[in-house]
Amino acid sequence: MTDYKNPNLILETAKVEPGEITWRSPANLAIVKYWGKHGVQMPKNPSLSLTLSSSFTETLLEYRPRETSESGISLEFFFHQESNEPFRERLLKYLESVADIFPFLRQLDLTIYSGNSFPHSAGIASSASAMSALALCLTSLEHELFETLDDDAAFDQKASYVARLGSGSACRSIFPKAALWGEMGEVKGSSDLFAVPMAEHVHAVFANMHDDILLASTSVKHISSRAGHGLMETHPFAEARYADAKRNLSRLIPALRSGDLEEFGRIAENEALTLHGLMMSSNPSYVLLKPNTLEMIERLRHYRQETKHPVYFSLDAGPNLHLLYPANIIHEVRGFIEDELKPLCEDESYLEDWAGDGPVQV
Ligand code: 2P0
Repeated sequence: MTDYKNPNLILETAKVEPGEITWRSPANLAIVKYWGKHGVQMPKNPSLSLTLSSSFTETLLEYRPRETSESGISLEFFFHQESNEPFRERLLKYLESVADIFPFLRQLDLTIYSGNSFPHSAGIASSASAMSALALCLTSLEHELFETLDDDAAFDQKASYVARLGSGSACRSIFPKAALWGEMGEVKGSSDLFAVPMAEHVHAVFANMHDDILLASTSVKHISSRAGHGLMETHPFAEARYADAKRNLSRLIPALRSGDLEEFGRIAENEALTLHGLMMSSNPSYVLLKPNTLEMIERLRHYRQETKHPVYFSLDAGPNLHLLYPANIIHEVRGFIEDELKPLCEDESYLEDWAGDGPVQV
């Protein structure tokens, strides 16, 4: 397998016109979770996500031939129109790490303008949308400058590979509806290095699934996902967890294909609670759930028992509850949210999201 390093991608800077590229890329919600990694951003177990729609990052990359001959990458960065030094430093480190893949980056002055449609660092996979949007800009830039990536599948695979190096979960955001990241015997072409599209293997009931995100809290998390992944290295349940994730995925894939909502829901809820159980049983231990998250879970399970409606929950690495349900019961579920869950949300707010069509170049 290629590592995409390509020393030939060098510009004749005198011939380069300044330009700009913009991508809008969505967050994703893992149904089977990635939690634990090794090597350079390689997952300890395969994961599968739904690609979201209204939660996205939009990133504009401006480039012009570099005026000075300093080494290193030249980057200015603006988040929601304001310069942001911590984010700039993180992105600079990332761009340095992919400079063997895109050596022309050192020959340009780069300015990145980025913004999210949702609160960042609140466990709504902001790194997935942000790093996938940036990876798509870089991959597009290569194609614009060198015309190397005419084939759409090759373009997506490279963008997914590059996104993974920025944030593991980001590699799944490249594809519409659903994506699988991590090698799995049952799925041909699956890989630890990039995600693969799963839309063709997903029943219509999931391809149009709703994912309303109930904001139990939008405070910035006190522990990053990066640190959480790190704690899996010494976690006493780690090996059992990786085996369990593989079993869940082997059951999820046929359920997605056949439209089995009940099996989907059982797996989604088990994975969500397992993820948070792993955090709580890490050393040191931490808890991202809030009392209102648990109250919402109780109310949801009660509602499901009473109505028999197929509405299930998942959680990302944060306190906000993702409510997953098919489009045909939206009126009933929105009524339940308004009456019973919204009052438990911070500022009574929730985000309406759903399985989406993947990134778009703007
Ligand atoms: C996932 N999460 O599968 C899991 C489950 C959150 C909950 O991967 O260190 O930002 O950048 O690779 O992808 C969030 O962690 O971690 C995450 P890095 P990432 O979506």
